Parts: sequence; structure tokens; C-alpha cells
Amino acid sequence: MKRRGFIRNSLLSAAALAVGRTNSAEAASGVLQIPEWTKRLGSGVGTEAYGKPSIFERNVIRRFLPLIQPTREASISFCPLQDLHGTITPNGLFFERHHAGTPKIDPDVHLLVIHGMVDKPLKFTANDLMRFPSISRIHFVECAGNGALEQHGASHNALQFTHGMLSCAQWTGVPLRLLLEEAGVRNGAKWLLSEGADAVALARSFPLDKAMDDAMIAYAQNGEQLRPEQGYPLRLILPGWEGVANVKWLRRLEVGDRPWQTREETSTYTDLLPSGKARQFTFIQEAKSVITSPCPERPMPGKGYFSIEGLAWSGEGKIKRVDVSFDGGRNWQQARIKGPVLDKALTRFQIDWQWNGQQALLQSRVTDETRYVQPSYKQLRKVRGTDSVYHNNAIQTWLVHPSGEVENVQIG
Ligand SMILES: Nc1nc2c(c(=O)[nH]1)N[C@H]1C(S)=C(S)[C@@H](COP(=O)(O)O)O[C@H]1N2
Ligand SMILES: [Mo]
Repeated sequence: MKRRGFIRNSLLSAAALAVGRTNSAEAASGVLQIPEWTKRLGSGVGTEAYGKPSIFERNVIRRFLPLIQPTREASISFCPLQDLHGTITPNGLFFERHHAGTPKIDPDVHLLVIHGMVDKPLKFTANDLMRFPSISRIHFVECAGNGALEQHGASHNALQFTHGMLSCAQWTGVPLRLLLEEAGVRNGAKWLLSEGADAVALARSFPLDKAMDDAMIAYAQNGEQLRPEQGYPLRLILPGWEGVANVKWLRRLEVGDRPWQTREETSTYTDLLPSGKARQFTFIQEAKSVITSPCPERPMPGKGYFSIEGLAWSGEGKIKRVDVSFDGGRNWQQARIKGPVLDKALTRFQIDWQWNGQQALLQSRVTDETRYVQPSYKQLRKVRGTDSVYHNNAIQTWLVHPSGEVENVQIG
């Protein structure tokens, strides 16, 4: 009831004039002018062989950090989460993380080989894999380094840079379990090595259990073949696991009985703890959430009713609830979940806000189906110390100024 009241007072009178009666030209006169584009024919159909967004959306783009400009060897581009709706990332805006550039791979030449502790080594082209029964699943990919720059205090005043190494797509491919059953995994096998065909031959070890659970070899992303940046023609998807485990341009899966201790699981992607020991094989991206509107790039448009929106996700499974605080974590209110709620996928939440124009500290906190609760920075640092780079899933605070501007801050 309360919410309907806000909307009626602040929005409906204007909306009724602009929308409700536009079928009557008379009622609309004075509001609706006849613009140029109504006076002449539009351009024909098919003028764009591959469609692009409206030119008015030309600022909705991936961005690079000023301090980490792309080189031919390595690059990180960030997804414009502040401009997106729903939970699927358009393919052209999916964040990118490359350790050796984007290889241009001929799908008819590229092979995926499965070998090691198997009865029958196998090789496939992408076309071979398309003969198998496929599955399509919506999953996020988040770099373990998402939020790394925030580990020592608020550093970037932009959602795109604090959280943009995160995207979500519907992946289509073949369950890895099917291929391993075909190859026949030998007794004693416990681990797999996945290797990419890029110039670093990026390689990572992962347990056989994950391979037999929900791992997939993807060849498509949101209905079209994978983009080159996302691993065309074949990519490993380990749902809910740190980005680097999702090896792109996949060319080799070796079955073995122990991890390989590659560079990307020893000198990088390990978390140094206060004890001086490092956590290793921290695969799961634990539950995390963030308010995407308002945010630094999307300031408050003024006092009055505003529907706060955000994203929540968990590498452990489905999210269960999201709470929002307006006062820096002292009081919490449960947000509405905007379904569908999918396993290891981005999920949206909303909460009504009647902003009185005063300073506020907005936070969101997700709880997942395992009852894990997203930690505050204080809680995270208590466990991890201050030398960790990866796996920052702490609660984000946005300071809303009376001017409507929104600032990235860390409190407590
Ligand atoms: N072969 C290969 N696979 C790779 C990488 C790479 O550089 N080479 N980068 C990894 C890292 S660190 C991340 S975060 C994800 C990024 O996936 P995306 O570029 O599709 O967003 O891919 C992973 N897979
Ligand atoms: Mo990553």
C-alpha cells in the first residue's frame, strides 16, 4: 500500500499525461510534438547485417583501468554493470581477461584432446562435440581478482571498476561427464588438467568430482558461437568457480591422480594469509552482492521514490535472500528477489526507497542457500588479513550525498 502511495504521488500524474492518453492526438497535443523521425520513412530493414545498439547507447562499453592499460600480452576489460538490465551480459560487453591476447583460432583445425588416465584417449573438433546431446545453462563468470584493487581501501569511484570483472551468460555445450564416460576414467584418477591454446597455454588443475558434477565444454554463449574473447571455439565452464578455472580456447584435458601445480595455481591465484601460509585451490567464488543503481555512475536523480536495484550471486549455488541497509549496516531490510533464481547465476534484487535527500550509506548483503552470509570488510580482513589479492566478496558501501552523487567508501 505504502509503495503504491509513493508512485501515485510522485510519478503517476506525469505518466498519465505522457502515456495513458496518447491514443488521442488531441489530449497529447502540447506534449507530443511530431518529430523528424515520424515525418519520413526510416531506413530499410537489413541495413545492418549484424545488428548494433542504438547510437545513443554508445557509452555503454567495456572499459580499461587508466593504470592497467591493455598490452598485447595481458589485458583486463571491465563490464559496464551500471548500464545493464536483467542478468544476461550481452556478448559484446562480457568482461575480458587475457594472459596472452586473443588467439584467432580456425575451428576446423582446433582440437580438444582428452588423455592421461583414461582407457581411450579422445579428440574432438567443435563440430564433433555438436553431435553430442547439449545442455544450456546460465552461469556467471567472475575473475578471482574482481575487487582486488579495493582490498586496501576504496580505490575507484566506479561500479564498473569495483565489480566489473563479472558477467553472466547462457552457455551451451556438452557435459564434461559425458566425454569422460566415453573415454573411461581409470581407477585412482582424481584430478584433471585443463590447458588453453593461447600463447601462454594457460593451464589449471581441478578435481575429478567437479568434472563429473556440472562442468561443461561450451561452444556457444547467449545463442551464438563463443566470441573469440570468450574462448572460441571451445571453453571449459566450471560453474561458480573463479574465472581463471574457466579455461578458454580449450585444447587439452589430461586426467591424473594429483594436481599439476601450474603457475596459475601457485605463484598466482593463491591467497596469502596472516600466518604466512597461502590458501591454494580456492576455487569457489563465495556469495557476493552489490547495488547497481544507484552507484557512482548512476547518481540519485532527486528526492522521492526510487527503486534500488542490484545483483547477487554465489558460486555455491542459488542465492536465498538479500538484505539492504540505508545506514551503513546498522539496520537491514529484506529486498525483493527478481527471479528466476538460478544456480550459480546472477540474480537481481530490488527495494523501495523514499529518499529524503539526506546522506545515506547503502549496502547489500546476500545469504546463499548454504546459509553463508556475505562478510563485511572487517569480517573478511579478520580472516584473510591484508595481504590477500583475490576473492574479495566483502559488502560494498555507497555513500549517497545530499547532492545525489554516490561515492565508493569503506566503513567499519
Ligand atoms: N586460455 C586462457 N583461459 C583463460 C584466461 C587466459 O588468459 N587464457 N584467462 C582466465 C581468467 S584469469 C579469467 S578471469 C577468465 C575470463 O573470462 P572472460 O575473458 O571470458 O571474461 O578466463 C580465464 N581463462
Ligand atoms: Mo581471472
